[in-house]
Amino acid sequence: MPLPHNNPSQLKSWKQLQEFSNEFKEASISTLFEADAQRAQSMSIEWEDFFVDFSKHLSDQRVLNTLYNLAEESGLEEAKKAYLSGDKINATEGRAVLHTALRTNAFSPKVDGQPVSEEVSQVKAQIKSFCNRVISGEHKGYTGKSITDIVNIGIGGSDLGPVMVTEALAYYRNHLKTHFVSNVDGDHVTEVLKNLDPETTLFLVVSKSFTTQETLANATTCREWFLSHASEADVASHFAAVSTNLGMTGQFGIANENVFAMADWVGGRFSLWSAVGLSIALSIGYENFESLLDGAAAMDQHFAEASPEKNIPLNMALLGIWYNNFMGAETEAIIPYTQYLSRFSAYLQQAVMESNGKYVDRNGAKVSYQTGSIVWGEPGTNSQHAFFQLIHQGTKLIPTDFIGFVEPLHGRQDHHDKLMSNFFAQTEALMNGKTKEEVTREFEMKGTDLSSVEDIIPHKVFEGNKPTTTFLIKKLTPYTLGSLVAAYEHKIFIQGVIWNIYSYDQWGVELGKQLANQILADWSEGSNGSHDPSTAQLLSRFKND
Ligand code: G6Q
Repeated sequence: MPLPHNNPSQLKSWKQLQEFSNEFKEASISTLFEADAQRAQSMSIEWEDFFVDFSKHLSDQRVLNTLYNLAEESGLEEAKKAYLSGDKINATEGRAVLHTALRTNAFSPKVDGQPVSEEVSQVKAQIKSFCNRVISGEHKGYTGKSITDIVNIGIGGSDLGPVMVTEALAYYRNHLKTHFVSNVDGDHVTEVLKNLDPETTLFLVVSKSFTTQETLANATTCREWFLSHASEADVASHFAAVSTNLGMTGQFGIANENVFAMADWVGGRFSLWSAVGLSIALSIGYENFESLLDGAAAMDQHFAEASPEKNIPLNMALLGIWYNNFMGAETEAIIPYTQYLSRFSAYLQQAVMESNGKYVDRNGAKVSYQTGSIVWGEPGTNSQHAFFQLIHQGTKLIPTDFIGFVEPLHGRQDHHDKLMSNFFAQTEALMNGKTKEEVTREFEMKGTDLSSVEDIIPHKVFEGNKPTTTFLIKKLTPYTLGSLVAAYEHKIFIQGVIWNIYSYDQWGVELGKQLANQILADWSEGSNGSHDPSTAQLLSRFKND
């Protein structure tokens, strides 16, 4: 079943939301709490180890109900079925979008009428056996030593997920050290290779297409480095590949038993659950990797079945649309209160912005409304000492997700209480702000002569009224991380359906690649090619022609 082709701005609920927005641009979140004694409870969702509080928003039940109507009018229910069952909803590439099938068979997904569960199980079994052999030390390098270091060579979707998750789950890591080479900048690979021992290093060349310039250049450099110490026959025990392009992996000299297949229905930016996550499984062990998948599967089920009021991804997506399309927000901040999630927003930047940064709708026409929002963030409390000033007192509306955990992993409760006191204080401060009267009272309490601070007082006033969502999760585990990432993935899907765009292609990244290849081809012929005056001037400075 193809996705529906509705122009959302023509829907009844969209028009209704436009009317509401005039009212809510003037509303105060604190006043909304005064008007509804049950607001905190009724606008929070408790699910498994998650407590998600959506009450500190510039919305009320009428707005939420209209947003639920928007989802319905947009055909979300049919789209959801098409997505989870394996219909080719990535129509511009003619592919299904089945990252959910990597973690659950609950929706019996089929591609071209064929169930995918068997191929998923086969690759999982291969990952499990490989991980067990490498982690236990049974898999030996060319001099008979066990592996100590894993190098993931990949970029974009073949890098960001594994980087984010291995960092996020560092607490669960075993003795294997993981390294990531992504940038084609030769300094990156050089810095990584500098401290490695070829006898104990395993390289994973991760590329869905196995044609990506950066990855092939880095893999070639790593192979040359390895061969400067070992022989061609030793490559088999030190190189593995993850790809859909099995012909190319063979040409690169990777033994067939070391090639992990991935299906074309796994999008790069949604592929950490597939064999692309091999570095994750190696670093935390296969059981923990399974637990990551199980956590995601539980969120998939929740997303598929929970009613609108209790559906976490649905509320995340709809509030995002409310701010982006009706309240004038252009960006969303994501602030995890754990250092382990330091790469989380970088990961989501790709997932969100590559998926929903599109101005052509599913009818092939230019949209007349905003689509994908800009996502950014850094962990708290560091970010409080960096850019929070602008969220508190800047001129832009920035709805912010706060993600915190009840239990610390290392048990340092004193640190955790300090961290979490900031977590709670920030969302409260962002909502309530600080009035002129409060600032004045503070000066009075200190015995300050008010006439001497009259000019300072306006600068110390905070308007407040800044919307936040609070995710309070019991503990950062592979399982809860899986659920959290899956919630954001479904948010992306829902928003794409409503915006009437194709979320799972990425033609926007192609043009730059083509032009870079043309420049390289020109250079190989000793020319700088033909360009606009600015680019021509820059090229001649670089190549001195
Ligand atoms: C992700 C994108 C992109 C892709 C990289 C790497 O959704 O498609 O980031 O993952 O370009 O591609 P390969 O895995 O094919 O090397």
